[in-house]
Amino acid sequence: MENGGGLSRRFIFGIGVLFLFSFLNVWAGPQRKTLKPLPRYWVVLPASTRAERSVIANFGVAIEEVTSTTVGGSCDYLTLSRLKQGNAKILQSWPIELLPKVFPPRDADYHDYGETAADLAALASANPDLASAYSAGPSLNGRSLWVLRINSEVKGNGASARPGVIFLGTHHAREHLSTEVPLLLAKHLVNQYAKDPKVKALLDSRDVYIIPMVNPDGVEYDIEQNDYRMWRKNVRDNGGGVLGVDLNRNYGYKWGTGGSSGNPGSEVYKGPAPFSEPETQAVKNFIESHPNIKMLLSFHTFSELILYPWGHTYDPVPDSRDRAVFEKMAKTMAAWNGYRPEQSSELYIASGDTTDWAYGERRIFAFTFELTPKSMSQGGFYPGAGVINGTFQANLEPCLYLISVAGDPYGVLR
Ligand code: 0X9
Ligand code: ZN
Repeated sequence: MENGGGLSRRFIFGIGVLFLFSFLNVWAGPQRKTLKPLPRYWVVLPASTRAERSVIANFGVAIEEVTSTTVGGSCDYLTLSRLKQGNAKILQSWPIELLPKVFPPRDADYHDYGETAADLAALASANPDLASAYSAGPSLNGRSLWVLRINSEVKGNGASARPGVIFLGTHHAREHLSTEVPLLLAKHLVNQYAKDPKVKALLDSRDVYIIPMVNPDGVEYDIEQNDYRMWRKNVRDNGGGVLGVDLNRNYGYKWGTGGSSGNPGSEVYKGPAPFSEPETQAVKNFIESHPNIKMLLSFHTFSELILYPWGHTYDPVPDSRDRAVFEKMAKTMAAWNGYRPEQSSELYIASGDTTDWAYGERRIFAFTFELTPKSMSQGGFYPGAGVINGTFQANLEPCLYLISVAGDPYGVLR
């Protein structure tokens, strides 16, 4: 008995040590990164006004799909719990891992980071009199934000007196179509220069910058497992195995004033400070060092929309002439691509986005295009390679128009 009792005490002690060891093993600092991240969800909630949508955005949901009565979007585990605690009516919630996904080999026509960089470099080296490719700065993990500059007079980072236009793609990792459209635009402009007199005339008086992939680390993270992660943010390690800052909430104009989150796990995490991320810093520095840039177009997916400032407030931009320019340009472009033109905040309030900063700080006429498709049921972020060419064709005329009006933006009012 004595002996038996001693044995069982030793057994219990042994089990205790084992538990303690495995606990320490899981929670000890360096091991933490190996923890499986908390699940993220696709949620559908009722909302029929911009105010209702903004309440949901303020919870930290990245709204992606808006119908007249609902919104769909992605959120982290904590945001979902808060929605439930706040008695939000959740119509659907699916762990993102369980959503049907298209297997990447079927999407081989999409360009990853290496392919995008190689294509831009090849365009520049085959057309040294017209184009140059260089880095606008490094991403967090040291990948380059490659720029293709199209200018027959100036190469690389040199100053130009010509009116400038900048096209940006893929702030959000999973929005791969938003890499393809600016990449095809770069190819079209360079390859048509000698063939299409309209393109030549346009480019001979403009300075065009194209950065098809602002978030290369996020893009590679989204596709690295031979399946999509449906990743949105960059890959900043926020500690505790929680990754990512939303680059389209990290710009410094009215940063953190609504529609973003201070929770590092949120899909719309604004970061610890405005411009805390190397990717947004690179875009900021690039634009500031090219004061001739008059127009900006930031490609996103999806919903088929043309958006213009403000996004952080329901107020229109205060300068009534500028407002008229935004409205006129958006309407003109909508006639070509069939997208719906509106002020960003009509969708929902979001602060810290590219276009509010570009207009708010730099008075650049800045637009966001939400490309194809219209809805999640049409493929959402992963609509397949079949839409690439048609989406580019639908948006070519709007892009040529933006290059054209850069010479005299107010001229559209005459
Ligand atoms: O939320 C965003 O960052 C953009 N939509 S996305 O689905 N691509 O994430 C839209 C930004 C436009 N700004 C505002 N709605 N304020
Ligand atoms: Zn986006």
